[in-house]
Amino acid sequence: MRTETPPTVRLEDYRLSDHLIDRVELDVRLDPHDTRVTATLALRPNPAGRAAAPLVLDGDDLTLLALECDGQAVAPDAYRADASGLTLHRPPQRPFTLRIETRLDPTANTKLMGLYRSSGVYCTQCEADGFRRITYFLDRPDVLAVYTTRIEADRDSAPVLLGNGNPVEAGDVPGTGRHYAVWHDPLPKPAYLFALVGGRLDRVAKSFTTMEGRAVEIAVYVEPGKGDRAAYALDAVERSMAWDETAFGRAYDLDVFNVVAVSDFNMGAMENKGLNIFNDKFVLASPETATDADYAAIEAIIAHEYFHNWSGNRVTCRDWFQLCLKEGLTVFRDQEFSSDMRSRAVHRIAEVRNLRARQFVEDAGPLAHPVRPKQYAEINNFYTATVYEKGAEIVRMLRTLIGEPAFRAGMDRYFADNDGTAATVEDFLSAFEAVTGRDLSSFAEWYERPGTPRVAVSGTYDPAARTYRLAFRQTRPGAGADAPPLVIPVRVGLVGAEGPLDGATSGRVEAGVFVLEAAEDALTFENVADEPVPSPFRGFSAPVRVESPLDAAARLTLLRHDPDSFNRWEAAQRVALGLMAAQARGEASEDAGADAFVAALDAFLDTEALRDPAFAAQILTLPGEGELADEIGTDTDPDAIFSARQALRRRLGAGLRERLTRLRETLAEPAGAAFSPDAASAGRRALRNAALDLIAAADAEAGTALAQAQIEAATNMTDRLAGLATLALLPGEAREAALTAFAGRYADEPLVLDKWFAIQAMIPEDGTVTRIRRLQTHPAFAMTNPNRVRSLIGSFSLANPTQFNRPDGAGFDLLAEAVLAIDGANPQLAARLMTAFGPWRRLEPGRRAAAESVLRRIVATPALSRDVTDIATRSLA
Ligand code: 0A1
Ligand code: ZN
Repeated sequence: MRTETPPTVRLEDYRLSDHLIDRVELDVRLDPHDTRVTATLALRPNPAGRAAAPLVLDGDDLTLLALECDGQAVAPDAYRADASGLTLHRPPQRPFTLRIETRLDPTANTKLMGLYRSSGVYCTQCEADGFRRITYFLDRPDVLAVYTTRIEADRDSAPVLLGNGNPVEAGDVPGTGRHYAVWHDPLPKPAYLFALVGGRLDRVAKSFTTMEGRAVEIAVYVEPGKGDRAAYALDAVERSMAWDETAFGRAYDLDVFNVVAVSDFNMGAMENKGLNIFNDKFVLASPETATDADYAAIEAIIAHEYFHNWSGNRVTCRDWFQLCLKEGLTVFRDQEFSSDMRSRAVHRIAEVRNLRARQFVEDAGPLAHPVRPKQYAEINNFYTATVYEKGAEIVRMLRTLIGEPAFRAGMDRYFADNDGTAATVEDFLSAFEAVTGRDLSSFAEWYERPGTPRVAVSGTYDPAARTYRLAFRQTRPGAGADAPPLVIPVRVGLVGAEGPLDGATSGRVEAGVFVLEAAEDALTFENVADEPVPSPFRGFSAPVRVESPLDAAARLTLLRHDPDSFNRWEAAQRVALGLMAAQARGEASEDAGADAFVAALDAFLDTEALRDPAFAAQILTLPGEGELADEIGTDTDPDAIFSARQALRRRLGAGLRERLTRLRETLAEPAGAAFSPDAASAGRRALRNAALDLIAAADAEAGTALAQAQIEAATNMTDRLAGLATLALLPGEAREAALTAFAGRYADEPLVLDKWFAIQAMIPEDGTVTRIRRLQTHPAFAMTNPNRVRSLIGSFSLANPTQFNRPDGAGFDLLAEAVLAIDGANPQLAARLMTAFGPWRRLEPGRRAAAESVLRRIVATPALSRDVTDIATRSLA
């Protein structure tokens, strides 16, 4: 393991490669411990690079067995090779062929980068820099080559052999018990999109005909015996293919599209060309084992990886600083897909909840960085909420600014102009400049600096003139004093006591959107008969924090009458946040305010609950403790925050008790009804379970009985788990018995036991640290499996604020121990866990000191990985 301080890579230092690779032929002979890889590379000097430059190939943990140039063994003094690279001092000044033989031990590869084994299946992960763990290479995204891969393995243990592109040939290796398959990918790609799989897997498949008339065989490969759990993922691939054709005019380009589920994977999934490799959590689903949230995540991630085929693969990134070019854009595309498949309003709420919980917190803490970072020490630490989710918001804002038709034309232009190349953010924006004739250079500022902008909005009504003036002021905490103002699309309207004020107009609002470009600006609505309530940032039209002096009564008017669903939800959230924050800060109790809130929710449910249960469930789900901490901002006390949230839940549960009870009955599934994961059915379940949660908050006894009955009667995992989650918050015998029964029922289902680990890790009680330590020794738990670790340790540190942030530091210690135990084997996983320390500075002084001392202890640990060192030092900076 490296211990030296890693060099910082800077965007400003980007240089073209001095060499290019046109073709790659790989011969991979798979063996558990002694895999041989022979790479034959067709290289040439880059005419745009430096003349006579040495050839410097990347490597990581490699053993070189042989090296030939144009068929001749390379003399020992002509090159230098070690585990981390291979340099040819004086490569030919013309096209040449290098043949490199390396030896790998896939079984010993615990980093899950490069070629490794997961439950006996050979698989690869090459983004961002894993290909260099397979062979020496120009492992950078702007070197694109055409790959042909021959994979050979033992026929019994690896009957399935998959590669990128199309299958070309397959057969036995006579007399050896081995067989082989040859795959050819005709489209040039960077090394990070390389993949292969070899193993014993079940296959489900269907065919799809593209709009261009190409017949594509879509297949999903899963652990033997689990084929029936792959049907939903297979269906999601098909729907994704069809959607990308209609929504973006993008068709698939190979004869096969393969998805493989593996049980050990550092992230969610990977878009390798024609061979997507997935964390099995995001493929396998059955009513008995997967919740509605799991089904939605599978649909979204299948779509995300498939959409990368154009936004990422056909057009890739010039360098890793441009990561948002493929990730932000592809998240935007998968969000649009999910919105079309489900309820757009409800999905937007989920997107914003996620953005606020993860990206706003990141952007307000020590790990904040621009959507396009300017430097990194370890690129694998930049697969962040900022690059992905804020990156997606930028694309969304662009569409809001230029309108749907111009956006689509710009996307077509972007794909046409950059197909087969490695592009930059500038290339992306220039496609939209070309089709609109607009200058987007000010808009580009969104990519450049960290921090969540704040926009203060205040209105003044002039009854005599019947005008309403709405003033905006933007500020950019964290961005630096020299930061220019941002271009901020504000979707805006006015709402009156009786409903939307559509008669009110302003010349500066076009198609519902006002564009704020200066630090301060104001617009005036004419023809406003009565004092209105402003409704800015409809649909969350920009990723900003809105500061508005509206009182709770005005916000509740929005909840009642705003035609924009997002702002209805937002109004309820703001009222709840206001009530909880006041209580957490120890300010005077707001009984009257809470009563008005309960009354407003009651009225809302009366008219809306059955019309749109999914939306109603969102209205009833209060902002989380993290969001409340974010609202309070400094010197936060997680216990006070927890109590404030509990108090409001209790209040709602008591005040709405009758209605919630009736709703649960009305929405009950008819006995014997078949489970369907569709959005409407999921919405009914969500509302029933939100009601259960509130009833239990107000009345533990009733809650226990209802939850127990629900678990007993459940015909699907959504209801069973919701019952268990409710019980988990109610200490006592019933909880422990239910937990034990659940573990017994799913003893052979690791993905379901992950839910069981997570529920226990999130119990907001003193005993949880001890409980987690006990669970770490459970036979189903393994520090080597990322899903297990994230379920137990990740859920604890990210979703149990009172216990993770215990004043005695025991929560921080638990995380630190896990990080250090994992780091030697899997630094990426360890570094991701570390990010839970991100918000440490906003804690009250006692907890802050405890967190700091643990962080300092981690940094001082010898032989720490580059990944963890990077997160820990930035967290302390
Ligand atoms: N490009 C993938 C994310 C990804 C990144 C790194 C990985 O290494 C373990 C794996 C996946 C995506 O956006 O889905
Ligand atoms: Zn992605």
